[in-house]
Amino acid sequence: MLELRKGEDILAAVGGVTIFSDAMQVIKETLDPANEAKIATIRNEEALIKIANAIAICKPDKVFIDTGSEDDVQWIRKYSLEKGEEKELAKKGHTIHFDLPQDQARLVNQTYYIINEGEQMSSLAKSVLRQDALEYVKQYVDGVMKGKTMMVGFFSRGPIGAKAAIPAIEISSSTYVMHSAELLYRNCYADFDAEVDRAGLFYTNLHAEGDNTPADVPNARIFMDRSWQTTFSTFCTYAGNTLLLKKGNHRFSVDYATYYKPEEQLSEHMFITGMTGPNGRKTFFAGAAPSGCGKTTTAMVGTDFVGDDLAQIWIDGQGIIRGINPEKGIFGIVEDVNREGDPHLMDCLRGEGTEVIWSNVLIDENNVPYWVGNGEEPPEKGVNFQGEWYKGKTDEDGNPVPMSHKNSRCTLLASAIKNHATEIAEDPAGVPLKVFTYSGRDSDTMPPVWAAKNADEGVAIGASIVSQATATEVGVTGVRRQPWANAPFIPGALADYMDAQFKFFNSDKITDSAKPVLAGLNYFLTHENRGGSGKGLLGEKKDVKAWLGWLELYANNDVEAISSPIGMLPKYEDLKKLFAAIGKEYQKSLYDMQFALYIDNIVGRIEMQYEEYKKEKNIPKRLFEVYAEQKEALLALKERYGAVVAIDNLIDK
Ligand code: SPV
Ligand code: MN
Repeated sequence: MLELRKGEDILAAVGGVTIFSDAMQVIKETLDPANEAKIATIRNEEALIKIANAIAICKPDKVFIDTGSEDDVQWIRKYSLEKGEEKELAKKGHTIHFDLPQDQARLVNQTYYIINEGEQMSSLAKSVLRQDALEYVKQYVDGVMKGKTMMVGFFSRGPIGAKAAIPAIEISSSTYVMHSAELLYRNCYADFDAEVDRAGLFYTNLHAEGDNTPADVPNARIFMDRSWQTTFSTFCTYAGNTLLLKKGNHRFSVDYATYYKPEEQLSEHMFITGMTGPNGRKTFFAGAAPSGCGKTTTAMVGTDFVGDDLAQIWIDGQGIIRGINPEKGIFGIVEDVNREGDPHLMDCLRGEGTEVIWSNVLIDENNVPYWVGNGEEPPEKGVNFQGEWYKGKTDEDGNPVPMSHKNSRCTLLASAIKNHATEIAEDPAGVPLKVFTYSGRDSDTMPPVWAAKNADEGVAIGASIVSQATATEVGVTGVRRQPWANAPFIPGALADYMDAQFKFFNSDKITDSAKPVLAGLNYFLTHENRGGSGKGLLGEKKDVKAWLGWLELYANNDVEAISSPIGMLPKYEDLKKLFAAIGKEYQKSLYDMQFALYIDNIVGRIEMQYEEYKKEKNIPKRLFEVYAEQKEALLALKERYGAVVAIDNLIDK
């Protein structure tokens, strides 16, 4: 359950502003005439009370209203250079921002949901009682912007007017955060009031970096108040911790879809991209992958790239599943981005004409950014988030210090990417989604692609994502379950979210011809785990085009597939053609290694998931039934063919 507006609104409780006339008084006292004139466009009283409370709590010297006009955005860019949050690089429009060494990724151990007494939260997340969060805000956020300028912007999480778009306010003293917000979200200043009326709600985000010193980072907190749809972030700058329009508000949207829009909407950690099939047919995909598992690269493989991180999804009046990208930009990992795997992104990063905020990469003496895995000759020396760096630098244990952090990023407009379908991405009608993919870093168990036979099996694929830990979260290691790759962002009970997935994908509202294919993807199998030798990957990054291409054909009934207990698998001949189209000869021996069923591994995985989900309350029993059916069928295959079942054994002869 989720009850909105339950308990005290911390902003109002600490700020003390509860009535509109008081809010206007605070605004009048703090804003200069130019900014007061700008804020006059916003009439929504609740929004103005929130802003007044933020001012009353943070006590900034000045307040800047960001209307999204070129002048306002230019003001933010310029001020960011003056403040030193960003520095200009050699290429026009490129800047570098460094986060503190302690603040290079999401601070999972300092991220909390604010809860009311007795509320049940996701077992995978931390929570803090409302009263304790309130005390923190009183102690640390009070006066945190003294001597600083507070910036306030109004954004839409989606094309304005789209069914699943929700407006949000971003308040921050960080120019880097506001500059990033301008690249990643649609400023909807002029439409804000109308959008709040249409959507029936808005989110509020308050961030303050404080002095931004390492000594402050232990006191950093990222709080998400589910009941009041308000976030608080203090003493950090990494965008995943501070630009809470992104993952902070995504969490609220997951909550909202789960509890207020069951069978109608989903809010997912998914890319959206279109693939072009035979005769110019376009098929749109949405795909989930945990952070740091190549979601951006996969998205950009499409011919009609829409988004790389988040998707707001609904069923329209014709029974078609549609999706929008709540964002308009990319906050992408740059490690291993190179000409080979990411040609379009490289054009933006190395070519002219794209505005890019770099973070935590190496800057050489010519003010050129470098990063690990870029496929270029690294410079001899430079500066990164830890200070001076030189080739061969080692840490106190003698381990090499990489030139860039694994989670270093680039922030740019999605429309800068050559294959971005900007017009389609900006259409409030969204794109029709026909294929949903679920993937993780799985080196030994699942094949590169498999398609569920029905909605329930598809939901089970999403529930069963596992992945090795990546550098996107501080302090997280090992192989972990990553349900829907969305678990870090599911505030409520996982069982409720799962129930919403079953309801959505089994909905009668979806017309038969629009029923989607739900599929698993895995491009992290290694040779050593599939009967080969060496730790190398079985296949290449660019093969993803063939896997998506096969799903495009399968979803449109253009290919037949091989039935297996885990789902439908591609035939060799079909893949061979798809590989030929990307200039690769696809060997039957490689296919055999990739698609053989390693029964013990798969059954082990199912049993592990079964045990873990058994520990949670109220998990839909359909999940356990799917696992039981699959396990039984897999064990029957093992009886007949042994522990490793060659794909040829599954073909009807
Ligand atoms: C991710 O880690 O999934 C990201 C970046 O997309 S962050 O904003 O940190 O969530
Ligand atoms: Mn993400």
